[in-house]
Amino acid sequence: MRILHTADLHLGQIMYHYYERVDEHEHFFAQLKEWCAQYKPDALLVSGDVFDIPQPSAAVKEYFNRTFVQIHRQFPDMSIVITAGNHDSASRIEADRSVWGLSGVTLIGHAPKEFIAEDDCATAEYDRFIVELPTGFIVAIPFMVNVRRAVLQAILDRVDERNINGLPVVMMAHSAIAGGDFLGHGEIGNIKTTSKDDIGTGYDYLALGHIHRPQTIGMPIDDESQKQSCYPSPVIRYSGSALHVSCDEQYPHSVSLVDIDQHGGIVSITRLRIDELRHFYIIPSLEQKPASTSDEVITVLNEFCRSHERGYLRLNLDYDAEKINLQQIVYPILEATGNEVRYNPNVIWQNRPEKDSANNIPAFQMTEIQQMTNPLDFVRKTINRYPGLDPDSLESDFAEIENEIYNSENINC
Ligand SMILES: [Mn+2]
Repeated sequence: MRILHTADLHLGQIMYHYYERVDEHEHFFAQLKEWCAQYKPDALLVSGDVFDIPQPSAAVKEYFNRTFVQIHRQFPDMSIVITAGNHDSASRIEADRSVWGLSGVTLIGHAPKEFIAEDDCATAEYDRFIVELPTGFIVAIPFMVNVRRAVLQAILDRVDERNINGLPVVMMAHSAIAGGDFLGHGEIGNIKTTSKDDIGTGYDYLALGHIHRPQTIGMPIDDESQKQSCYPSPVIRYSGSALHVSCDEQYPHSVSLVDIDQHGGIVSITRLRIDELRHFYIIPSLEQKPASTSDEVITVLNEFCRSHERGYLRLNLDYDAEKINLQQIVYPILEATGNEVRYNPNVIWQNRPEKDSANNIPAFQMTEIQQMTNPLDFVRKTINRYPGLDPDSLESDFAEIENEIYNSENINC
């Protein structure tokens, strides 16, 4: 069985509230199509975060439709399986499921419900997450607020029951698995991790999304000199995102080509390095002296635009430059490039005088908030701003609400 594994497309992302990334996604999909043609995978998997926001614009939806219809038309024998991530609206993805199903593209939005009774109703529910191919099985699990081992194991057991020929089993999930490297995702303490034991057993390859850095859990971070690795089943891997979603993601991104010989056999992973249309730059570089006057800022910007066709720029400035009206200087220079060179307004300030830290509002990176799946993480980090709040009672209130939602979801099947 051969699959092409990608995730975290974040279609419709607008960088710094200003720049659309359609051309960057277009550049990514051109490479993806070439790999589909060259390697002829049995299936293309997208493990969640298809869109950047739950309600993407009509133009972004249209782009998604057009792109995947094209891929399907060009490679009609390749299955396409797409699951919802925490950025996606599960209901909106699910709403399109039946229409996409007509062309053999599987979209899965809603997470599995848990059933106590083992009856036909439960079996039908489990089968909703199983895509059977002539060469193997795909268990397509979208983002789950709470990963529940019992239901995932029941689905994997159902696959086992159907898999009489010992074909490879690939499972998809969208979650932060403990033991991963979360560089670029804010503080590790703010990411709610799931133990790999909670995913269940019975798959040969777990095709993960959510963490943007490509990596195999339990193995050293991808070595760029080594394009291919073989491991005994089971293997757990993040393919990584399609684009650098933030300037913190300076590591190389890739798509994973995965070959599995048989159930319980050998998993071979080939990393297909993605060529990024726009890279992220810091000017002057961190090794150089930060710019401190408007003339210096103008000089480094002009130098960059002369030597680079495009990119995202972040300025490295001395705190002496704080009074400069940067917008007024930067935008006219960059607009002359037709916005091919783009401005990241999160300036790196050097030599900033110390402030009274007790009054400081905790700083959140935008990406950190976007990846937060537990609202309590936000409360914990800001707790000193709400002196009257009792964190323990808040935690139990949250648990109660969560339970109520869970129970109301599981009344009908
Ligand atoms: Mn995600």
